[in-house]
Amino acid sequence: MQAWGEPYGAIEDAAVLIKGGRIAWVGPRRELSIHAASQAEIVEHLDGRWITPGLIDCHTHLVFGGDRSDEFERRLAGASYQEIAAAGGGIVSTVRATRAASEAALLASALKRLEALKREGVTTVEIKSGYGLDRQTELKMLRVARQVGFGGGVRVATSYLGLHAVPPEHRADRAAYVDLAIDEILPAAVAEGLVDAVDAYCEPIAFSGEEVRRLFEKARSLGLPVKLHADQLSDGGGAALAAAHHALSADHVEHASEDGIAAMAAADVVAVLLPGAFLMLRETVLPPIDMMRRYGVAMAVASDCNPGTSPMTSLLTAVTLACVQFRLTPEEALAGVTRHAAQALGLQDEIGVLAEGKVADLAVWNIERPAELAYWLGLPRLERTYVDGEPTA
Ligand code: DI6
Ligand code: FE
Repeated sequence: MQAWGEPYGAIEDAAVLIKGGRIAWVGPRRELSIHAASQAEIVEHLDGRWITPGLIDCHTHLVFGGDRSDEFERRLAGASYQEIAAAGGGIVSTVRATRAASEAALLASALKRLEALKREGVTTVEIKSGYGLDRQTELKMLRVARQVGFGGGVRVATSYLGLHAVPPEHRADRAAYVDLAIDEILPAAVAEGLVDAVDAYCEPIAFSGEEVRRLFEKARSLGLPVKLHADQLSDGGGAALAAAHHALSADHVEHASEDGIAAMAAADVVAVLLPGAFLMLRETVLPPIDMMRRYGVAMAVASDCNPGTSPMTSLLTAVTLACVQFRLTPEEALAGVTRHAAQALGLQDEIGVLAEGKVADLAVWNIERPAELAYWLGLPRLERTYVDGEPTA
């Protein structure tokens, strides 16, 4: 983004050439060769609107059954997220609803949430499993995620999140579930081509570092990249664990230690900030933003759209919250939903920046200044998107 030396990497009065779904040239319009301009088959004038890379939501749980508005009411009445989970609610209640839902119903509800994301310029979305926790339902979720990619007009990256919670039928024998999730469900999902990366929820209410380590070793043996829900509610050494396994990202990281942040920097692990969950859980411990700046950790921003802790279908709201709650600059937050989000998905060679050779996923905005993408709460700003160089609406 700094390629042009201006804030936001901005180019005034720019032109973009697209060929075969990729960016063939981008730069100041006055430098566009007359030859290239005259060869264009289609010319579109955007009348001074801003173009950014299509936005990337690099951490979502978009596919799930039911909702948890009842738990929201209970939390507002004083119950904590951890208490609700311990009493058999939380993730497990979404597991019940997701197991009961048909593939068609899961797809329909995911597409509705996707529509909201797309209306704000999202062209790539990561989608996790983790509300099935048995072979059949984990695979069902991942198939639905793939279908969202085929029919939803966006690029989809899937993550297998089998270690999200211990399912009720294994409560007496969690080791058996960990074995099942690692040795049976993951390979079955991989065999169907359903898995782009492997994720886990590392937290005292979820899975230990040792359990996650076993999963990550299996992922590596299958040639898959890993990522981690790390140090969200407590410092469990998640950031360092992610770094030790060269994870694409460590997500949340509110409670990460300095050692963890240093390890992330050394291993080039992206920190994915999830201010929606921070807001909805009324957390008070901020992620160590200044420390990450000092160590040079790349920061992404995502919606974490999920029915429990972040029922949010607005990536631009996450951008605003990242600025207001976490004190990112609007420029950092926008890098967080473009180039750093691409890196968090291992897709930095393909998407996330406007540069020659990249896929032509673009968003066109009705704004005067880039900071408006972080500033307005809810105002529709998108003119249209392009995916693979084709206008989507
Ligand atoms: N992402 C998750 O997977 C968990 N927290 C988070 O930010 C739990 C989601 C849930 O409660 O359903
Ligand atoms: Fe999450």
